[in-house]
Amino acid sequence: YHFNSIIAREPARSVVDGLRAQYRGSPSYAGVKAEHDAYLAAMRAAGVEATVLPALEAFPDSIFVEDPALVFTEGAVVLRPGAATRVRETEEIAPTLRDLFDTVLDLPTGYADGGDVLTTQESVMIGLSARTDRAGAEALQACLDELGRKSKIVETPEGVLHFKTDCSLLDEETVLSTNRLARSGVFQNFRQMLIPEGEEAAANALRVNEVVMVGADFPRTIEMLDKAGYKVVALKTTEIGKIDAGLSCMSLRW
Ligand code: CIR
Repeated sequence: YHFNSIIAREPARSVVDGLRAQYRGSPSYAGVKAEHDAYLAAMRAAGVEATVLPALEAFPDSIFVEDPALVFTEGAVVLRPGAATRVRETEEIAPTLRDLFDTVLDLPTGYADGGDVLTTQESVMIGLSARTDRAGAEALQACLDELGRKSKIVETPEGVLHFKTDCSLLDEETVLSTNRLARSGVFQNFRQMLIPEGEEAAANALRVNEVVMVGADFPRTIEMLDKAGYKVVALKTTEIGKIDAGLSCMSLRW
């Protein structure tokens, strides 16, 4: 969770048509843009340098740069997103990765979204989901081997978009997780902080250097983290939440 740099992408006006599992009203472009601006400001305040790419009208979900790629200080992997409308976002982000990283690998087969990948100190966890299949997860493991990273394949709870929709890393020993994900036992080697009932969408928080960014709509989670001694930065995610997104989705971090 120590990062010097991020890549982000400006939202397109087409973001109002972003993918969602359930209709909860469309986000407004102005609302998403405001949430994105505040996110970039919080990132810079947390000490990272941001490369912000231009909006892509042809790709409503392209603001969520976390999904088409995966980055580490030692290199990047161009993934194969599991949603048909997002597959070609990879072609848009690959040139930037090739500029910024010496090593850029391409996932050769299968499907994998970056939202399904949780990087911890000891290993990279790859969650199987409707977007990440076993072929993609295994191909990703081979890429990670090449980068010198240990990895393991885990399950995402039924009906949850991405593995990281339901968890985030708070520090090297601690994860923030929903009950439904923690119950599967994936985090038995970690100290676990469980999301208060009804605030499940708060699980996609984001530790960046000294701060933990958390959705502003989740007061009980904020209070829990605050009491545990974390430096919480509350950020509005109401609009991006309507298209199933949270805080990690809007950046690639290394
Ligand atoms: C999608 O369904 O792909 C977008 N509407 C939301 C992507 C969220 N990304 C993430 O959790 N990494």
